[in-house]
Amino acid sequence: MSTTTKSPSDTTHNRIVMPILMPLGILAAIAGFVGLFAFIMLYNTRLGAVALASVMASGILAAMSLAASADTLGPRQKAGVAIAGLAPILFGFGLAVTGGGVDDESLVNINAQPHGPSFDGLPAGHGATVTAGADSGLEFDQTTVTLPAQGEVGINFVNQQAVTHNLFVYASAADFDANGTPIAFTSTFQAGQEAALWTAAGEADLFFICTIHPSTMRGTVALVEGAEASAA
Ligand SMILES: [Cu+2]
Repeated sequence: MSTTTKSPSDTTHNRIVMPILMPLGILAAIAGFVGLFAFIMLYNTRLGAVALASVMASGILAAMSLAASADTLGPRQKAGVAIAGLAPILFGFGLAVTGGGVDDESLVNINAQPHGPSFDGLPAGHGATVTAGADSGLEFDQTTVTLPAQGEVGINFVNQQAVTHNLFVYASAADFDANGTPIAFTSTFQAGQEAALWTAAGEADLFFICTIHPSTMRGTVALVEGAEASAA
């Protein structure tokens, strides 16, 4: 019967490093990689992002098949695997950091898709546009909306910022404070546009707000008989 003696450092290694630090390290590496990848994809043009994703995928495939094709890898093959896997990512990162040749103005609208209902189908004069401009900070550029008092109406919310906002319409500020039911709302999104649509039935003074930034992003909606939609 034989016994093995473990040195204290071995014990520490087995009890702490392997079960706790290793998974944490792997998680951190995954998080960092995902963040880097998101950064690369968000700050490239749509075409560039697709191209980079394709190149990265082929690079990873090439690296894996190269790694799998040989029982042991020589230094040269190892370098090949590393380059095939890392080069597209580093290249994409460089493109993202430099903006990929895209100016700041259009960078804001990159990958901006319409997020839901638009107010294109509304009768003429029944929809007003409220924006959160690229350089506006945490506020709506228009805080006074006027809409007709009858029929389908809507506020088209254009968010030009890489900050998530939404636009909720309530009967009043007090109704919002009391967790009342919104009359209409958009989803919460960045860089895009979406309309909050509802049916007006009579004159009223309503309230709109971004629920993410309720202290600075709020405005009023006046439903007025015979009015033409406007926002100021
Ligand atoms: Cu907001």
